[in-house]
Amino acid sequence: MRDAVTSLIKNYDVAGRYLDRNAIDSLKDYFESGKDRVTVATMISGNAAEIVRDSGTKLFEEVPELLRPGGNAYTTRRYSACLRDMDYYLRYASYALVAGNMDVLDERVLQGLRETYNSLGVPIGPTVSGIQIMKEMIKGMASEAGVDNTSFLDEPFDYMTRELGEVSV
Ligand SMILES: CCC1=C(C)/C(=C/C2=NC(=C\c3[nH]c(/C=C4\NC(=O)[C@H](C)[C@H]4CC)c(C)c3CCC(=O)O)/C(CCC(=O)O)=C2C)NC1=O
Repeated sequence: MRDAVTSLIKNYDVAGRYLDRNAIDSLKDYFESGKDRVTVATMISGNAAEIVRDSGTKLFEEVPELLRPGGNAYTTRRYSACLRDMDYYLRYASYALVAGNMDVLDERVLQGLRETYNSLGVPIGPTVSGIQIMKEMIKGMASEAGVDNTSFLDEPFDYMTRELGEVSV
């Protein structure tokens, strides 16, 4: 598992080079956004249950078929599995935000996920919508909490969306 600093050092070490202008610029970006990353991670931790519940409600309003007989989230067991998955995406996104690196998502979340979803018939489209709903909700909360530039928040959610979206189900 890597973060913004260790991955940069690894790349420069492989090339046997001192940190140059580009490296310093990217380190500066990371450290300058550090306080906001921690603020947002704290905000997510403190509101995770609510974020998952409200995003789930919104998703099921948008795609009500999921909860009907034949839908993948039909039955209490599958409904709970769906919200649990949303919670996984949120928790790992908060780690990736702090790390400033998406490595943790590859290692812990995305590996083998498509195959699992395909074999269980979990639809990718609505999963992606659920991830994007959480992203928008968190961006709103972050601006309200005084985080001026919330663009760094897109990264983990869009990364998971892209990686999942490679499959057509
Ligand atoms: C930490 C990394 C991690 C992830 C990401 C993960 C996902 C994951 N989701 C699963 C199931 C599932 N995932 C969903 C999710 C949904 N169904 C829908 O209609 C919605 C679109 C969506 C919610 C947004 C459902 C319903 C199941 C159960 C499917 C079934 O058993 O038939 C399963 C199969 C095993 C199980 O049921 O626990 C895995 C492994 N597990 C992990 O350890």
